[in-house]
Amino acid sequence: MRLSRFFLPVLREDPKEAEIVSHRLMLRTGMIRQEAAGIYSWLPLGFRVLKKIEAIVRREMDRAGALEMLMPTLQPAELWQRSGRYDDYGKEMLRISDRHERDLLYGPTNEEMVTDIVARFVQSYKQLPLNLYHIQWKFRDEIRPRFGVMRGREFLMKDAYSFDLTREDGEHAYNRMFVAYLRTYAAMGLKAIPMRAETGPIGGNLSHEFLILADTGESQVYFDAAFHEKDWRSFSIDYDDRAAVAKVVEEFTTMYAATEEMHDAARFEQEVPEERRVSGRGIEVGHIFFFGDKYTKPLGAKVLGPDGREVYLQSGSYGIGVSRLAGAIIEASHDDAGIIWPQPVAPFDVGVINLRQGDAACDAACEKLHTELENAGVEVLYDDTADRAGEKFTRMDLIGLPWQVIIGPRGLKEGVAEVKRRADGARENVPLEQVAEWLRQRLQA
Ligand code: 5CA
Repeated sequence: MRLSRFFLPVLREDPKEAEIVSHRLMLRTGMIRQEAAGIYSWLPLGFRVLKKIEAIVRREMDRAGALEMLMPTLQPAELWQRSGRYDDYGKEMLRISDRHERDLLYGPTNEEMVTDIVARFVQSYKQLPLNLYHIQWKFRDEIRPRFGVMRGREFLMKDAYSFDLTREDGEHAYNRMFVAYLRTYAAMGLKAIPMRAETGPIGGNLSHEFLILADTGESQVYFDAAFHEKDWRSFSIDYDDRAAVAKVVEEFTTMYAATEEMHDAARFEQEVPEERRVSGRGIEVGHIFFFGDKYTKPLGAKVLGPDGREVYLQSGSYGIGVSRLAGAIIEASHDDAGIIWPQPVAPFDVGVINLRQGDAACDAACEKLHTELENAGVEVLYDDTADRAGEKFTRMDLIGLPWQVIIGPRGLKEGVAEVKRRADGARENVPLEQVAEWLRQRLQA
């Protein structure tokens, strides 16, 4: 992709409305634009990141046996009247009526709708286990939308819903999602700590939030520093092996970790030696719930069990804040010069900087490399503008692509390009004809 043909409306000045670094950087790099309080357009650079995050979430959900579908953003009020949540949800729910004055709402979540689908089509225990998910926009009329996409009113969520015959099967479904979440965040370069959580308007009695640490997080958290020593890499798992899955969950839930609402100071002091007690701020990037028959009962989702008796299904719901993650990743990974994208979610892998646009040799070398990289399947943004070198450097650091290739007359004389790693600024001269392969190897590693 040539920058001259891309749409990258970078702002020179820090926007005044942005209180936290991720919001500031998302606006400055032209990733998003606010349309109304808590409602954003995702411009091409931001949209590429959103799609990358979504792809990782989708891959891990599919691996864990969940099935993707798509439910609409608008829902009939009648469904919510049946579960009793139409009134409970209060002012956070955006209520709409159509030309026939039928009551609709913009979905804040989908327990009712998915349970109604299952009630209609699942009659036998032989159709279980079932886990259905979608990645869809939600609307919650938050009182204080703030911090950009972190607390929006319209936001993108992945929500999965499990349905099982017995409590035991339901808990295994919950555990599978728990492990899938660990893998999902790890694949984005994040450490998300699972913490026992309150269930709020979703309900149930078993619930965990996944939080990443950041000073600007909205939740106060307390945890055992031993979490820092855990192996967060994407470990392999057989999701059908109940014991193995339960073991991972146990491993990540025995150490103390709690948000403010669930924090027990006495237990914290008793279980965690003083030097290992950590308190700080966290961003909630996911939340999972197990609530048994809370929705299946009012919505009539029941099956015939193996003994011929009718039972209500055991279900849970599992959310990931897809759009919030774009901001959360920036909170966790930036420096004074700008964003530092972890490669799996970066909008492009590599930025090519032509130091002297219009110089025949520089142009030719950049064009050739641009083509080679694209042919090798490397996602590249080639800064082919006539801007000054200094401006190109600043902009490339700001948008934070993992690698930069700098091509100028001096290096060309020696047949080399300078390759810079954004994360630590490490630089190396690489022979021009080897650059594409050199990068391809490092991007695969
Ligand atoms: N039905 C359940 C699970 S599918 C549910 O709605 N859970 S939730 O309310 O906890 O939301 C799931 C995730 O969506 C949260 O962990 C958070 O990461 C994200 N989220 C919630 N509200 C917002 C918001 N206002 N802006 C951005 N992301 C949000």
